[in-house]
Amino acid sequence: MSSRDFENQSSKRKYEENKDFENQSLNQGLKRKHEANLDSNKSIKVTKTSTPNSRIVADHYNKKPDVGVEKRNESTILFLKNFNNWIKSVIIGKHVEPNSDILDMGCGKGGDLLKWKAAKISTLVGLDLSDVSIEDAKKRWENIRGGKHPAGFHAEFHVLDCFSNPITSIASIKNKLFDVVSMQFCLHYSFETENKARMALKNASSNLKEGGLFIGTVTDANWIVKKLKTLDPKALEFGNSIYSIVFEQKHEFPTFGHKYRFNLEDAINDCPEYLVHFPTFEKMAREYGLELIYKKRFHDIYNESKEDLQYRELLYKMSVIKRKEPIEMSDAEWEAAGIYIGFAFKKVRT
Ligand code: GTG
Repeated sequence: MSSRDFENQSSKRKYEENKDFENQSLNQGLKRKHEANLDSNKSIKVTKTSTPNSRIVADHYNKKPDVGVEKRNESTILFLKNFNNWIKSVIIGKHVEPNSDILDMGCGKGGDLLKWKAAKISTLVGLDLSDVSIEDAKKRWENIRGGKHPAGFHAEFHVLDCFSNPITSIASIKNKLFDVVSMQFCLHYSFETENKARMALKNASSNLKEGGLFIGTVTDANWIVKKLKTLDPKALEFGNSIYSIVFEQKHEFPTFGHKYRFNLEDAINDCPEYLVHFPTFEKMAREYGLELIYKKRFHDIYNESKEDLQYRELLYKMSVIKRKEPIEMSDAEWEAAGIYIGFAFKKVRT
């Protein structure tokens, strides 16, 4: 697919056209109930909020083997993976200053380590609910640290479900404030319950310096719901040759706990996720002193940044496109890339 095709596709899929879910949101009854809940929960005492689904998610990632770089290059969705990693590099590049202290909530196997290195950060604390992923991240970190070109920053990793436990339970970072909190491809798990979503935000905000940034990537519920609504009245599943999204019901759209199962070839195998109603997320974030400063669909981030010299060069370096050849991402991969958005919040008050 050529860059021109990308542009054409993108303009067809203008983000503004996808406002339905965000604007119509909940029906009036649900909306009133939801707002009452938000009010009554302002003083909620956030305690352990782990759910059986946290275990399912942890088990899913515990079972996912770290295949290594060579085997990863054989992936059927390699271009999509590279594209998504490039998008994360752009988001990091636009928001992270050199010498920053980073808290990565949901660091997985350390897939962003090289991006943090490129961003010339000072410290990284990586947290994840999957103990196997944390062990893999530690191994990757050891390789990078001991490599020919040492990482140049300090890193430590801990097992913690940041959506169910306060970060203060990790002694070494109890009173540490960070310049940036990062949550990549994981916030959607927190929208299982309001308590979990609040715990995610409380942890992000209470560990950020004033003026610091909370950045991330998450599924675009607006796009997902729009797609769901184009199906036959009884149909609950859509996707293409590389991904599928399967709902249990679509007659009600609760703000929290609206579950679907996500499959992505060679990456995610039937894992439960939850729609993130972004206006609710934004409203709740404000309660924790976080103001939205950036929100864009992956397609739009691509179209906006691909001509920027440094990011264009990175497109080649990260093998998203090959020099002198058209981009090699398939239509199916491009559609799957459209499931996500990138965001950034600024901490404006404590
Ligand atoms: P993935 O984690 O398999 O991506 P990779 O890029 O292969 O990661 N996606 C992911 N998540 C978590 C979700 C989710 O929760 N919900 C939804 N809806 N979608 C999700 O994920 C693949 C795709 O799945 C994503 O793009 C999303 O679309 C979706 P990784 O293997 O960690 O590679 C990242 C970087 O690390 C690359 O630069 C690699 O070269 C590098 N790397 C890989 N292996 C190694 C290694 O052994 N050592 C070192 N040092 N670096 C390595």
